[in-house]
Amino acid sequence: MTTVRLTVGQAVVRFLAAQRSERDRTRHRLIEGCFGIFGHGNVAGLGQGLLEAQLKAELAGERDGGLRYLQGRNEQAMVHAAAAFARTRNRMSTLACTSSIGPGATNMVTGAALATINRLPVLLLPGDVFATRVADPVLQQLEHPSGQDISVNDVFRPVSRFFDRIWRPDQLPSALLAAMRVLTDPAETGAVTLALPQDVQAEAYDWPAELFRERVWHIPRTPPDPAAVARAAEVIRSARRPLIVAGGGVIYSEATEALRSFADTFGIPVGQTQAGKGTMRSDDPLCAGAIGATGTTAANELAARADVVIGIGTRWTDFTTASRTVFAKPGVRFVNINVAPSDAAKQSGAAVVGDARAALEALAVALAGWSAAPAHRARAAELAARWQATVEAAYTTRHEPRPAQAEVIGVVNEVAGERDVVLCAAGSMPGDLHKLWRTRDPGGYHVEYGYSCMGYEIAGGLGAKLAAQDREVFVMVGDGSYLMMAGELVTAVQEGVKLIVVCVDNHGFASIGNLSESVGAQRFGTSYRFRGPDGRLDGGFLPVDLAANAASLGVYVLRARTIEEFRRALVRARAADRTTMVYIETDPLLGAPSSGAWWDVPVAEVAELEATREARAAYEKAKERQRPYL
Ligand SMILES: Cc1ncc(C[n+]2csc(CCOP(=O)(O)OP(=O)(O)O)c2C)c(N)n1
Ligand SMILES: [Mg+2]
Repeated sequence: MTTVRLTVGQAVVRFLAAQRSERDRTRHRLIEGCFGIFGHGNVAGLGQGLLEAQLKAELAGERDGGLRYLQGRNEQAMVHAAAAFARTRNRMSTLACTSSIGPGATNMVTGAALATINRLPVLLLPGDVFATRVADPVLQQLEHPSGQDISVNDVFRPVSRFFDRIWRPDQLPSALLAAMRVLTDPAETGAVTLALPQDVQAEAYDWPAELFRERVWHIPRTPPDPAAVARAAEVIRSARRPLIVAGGGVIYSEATEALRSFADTFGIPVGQTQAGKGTMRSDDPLCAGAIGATGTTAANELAARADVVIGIGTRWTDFTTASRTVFAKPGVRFVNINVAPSDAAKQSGAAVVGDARAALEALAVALAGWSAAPAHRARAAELAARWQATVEAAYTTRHEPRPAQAEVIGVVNEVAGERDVVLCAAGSMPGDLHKLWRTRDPGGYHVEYGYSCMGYEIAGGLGAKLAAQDREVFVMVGDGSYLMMAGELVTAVQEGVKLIVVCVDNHGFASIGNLSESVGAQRFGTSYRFRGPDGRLDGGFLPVDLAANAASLGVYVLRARTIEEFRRALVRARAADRTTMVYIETDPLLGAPSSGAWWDVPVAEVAELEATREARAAYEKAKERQRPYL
């Protein structure tokens, strides 16, 4: 057997560079690069391995050989960038992330949870404590009294779809192969973590040369069981007011055309989850837009009366179901198309386990000759048109002195091109975008709402842009999210990766302020103010200048006060050739138009304030509308 003598760090890099993914006969590089921040836990292992690969590629004259190294500012942000990269590439490619041990490693845990919840493949390579234990406890080692094989990296286990720790080099080949399998399994994918003890990373081993051959991981279009399709078709044929709920699975499967044709053939309107918002153009008469807690009146009215709901590639989160109130018809039945059996089984639905595109095609055959009544289609088109008029009104409120966030969204939508991307994650913006953004392209709407993680925005924007350099990426970031994690602006500047950052400053957590008010908690602790004379945080606004902050990081900054100034600045930002922030202050008290949907956030049962007691009474009343969908 031919062997190659390399360290563990070098072997990991060499292996990753040789992995490919394939679907529909198109091949991609599975791991396109590696983000890293070095410390004693990875500098001599993976760090040296990345350098070694780069030197070898340079000698061989290959620009794209080895594994491209990207320097991060914060390990959590690296993982967000990798997740956004994978999402943009419909999970066919991703990035690896290497960290040192201890805090560098645990900084990645939030990113891991985000990737796993959103079913986005990311490969995490945290350094770990010495396998030999000769020098224990090493810097940043947590000593656990009951187990010497426990390290902080064990916290990755519940947030990873696969976890292994490489105590000996011999374990590496099987761990790497298992890791690639999970990354490329559409139902299982998420964060995959290989913890690499720092001494093992630098250790040499004679690897079988076969380990480093090019390997292709075939991503299947799993066909559904014909009997399951027949059962689902029977349910759908019984429907008088069917509704489709399209989720992210439709986009990852590249099933948007199959969805459009299915909806059109059978006359079924489509509501969209956050991850599924790009599944249909908003100007399609069958597109009812956002559904659920942040839904449109169109989708939510259709949902309220639907007798059969066909979920495609959705996890049915509480935002989608409005905490199990939006599907209100007694006896409503569900059909669930999903690659993950656990999601296909939800809401006691007729489960169709399989790839979204393959399942829609099979279901279309089984439904041949049937369609919903023309009046249902006409009613859906009427509701959709009415909502579009609501959107137009929200885009043009002309509020003064500070514009409404909806107006800002309207201008971004107008200035963005057909294939440009709007990206966001937390605050009041995701709900407003869900309701108001006019979608045009499946990849054009990137709102991370599985984990809704403040701080994802700029890091995620970087990952999305790295994955799709031919699109402009509009990062919509609130002041709270900006303050949580803006450091990757430096990486964007360093890499010459252009982002358009729209910083919407409303001096605090407006979304939680509104939520706080709705639970009778008086916006407590949600605006950015000095401590006032009574000791509360209700004094003057903090003198924070986020535009100056961005400029100090090397970003080109344009400040806008009015909505007209904002439009002009945004046009300039789109034309610019480098990362640009357009900064605007908005009024925190102006929400997007409501669809009357509810969201279950429990209200205190005991309270001093009358407002809280009233909110509790309203909460208990609202809960009566919750249904179990059994
Ligand atoms: C990491 C993280 N911490 C806390 C939250 C809870 N949370 C959701 S939105 C929000 C406020 C966001 O503020 P900002 O970015 O300014 O947006 P705004 O609400 O003002 O629109 C908070 C604290 C979260 N989603 N993520
Ligand atoms: Mg804010």
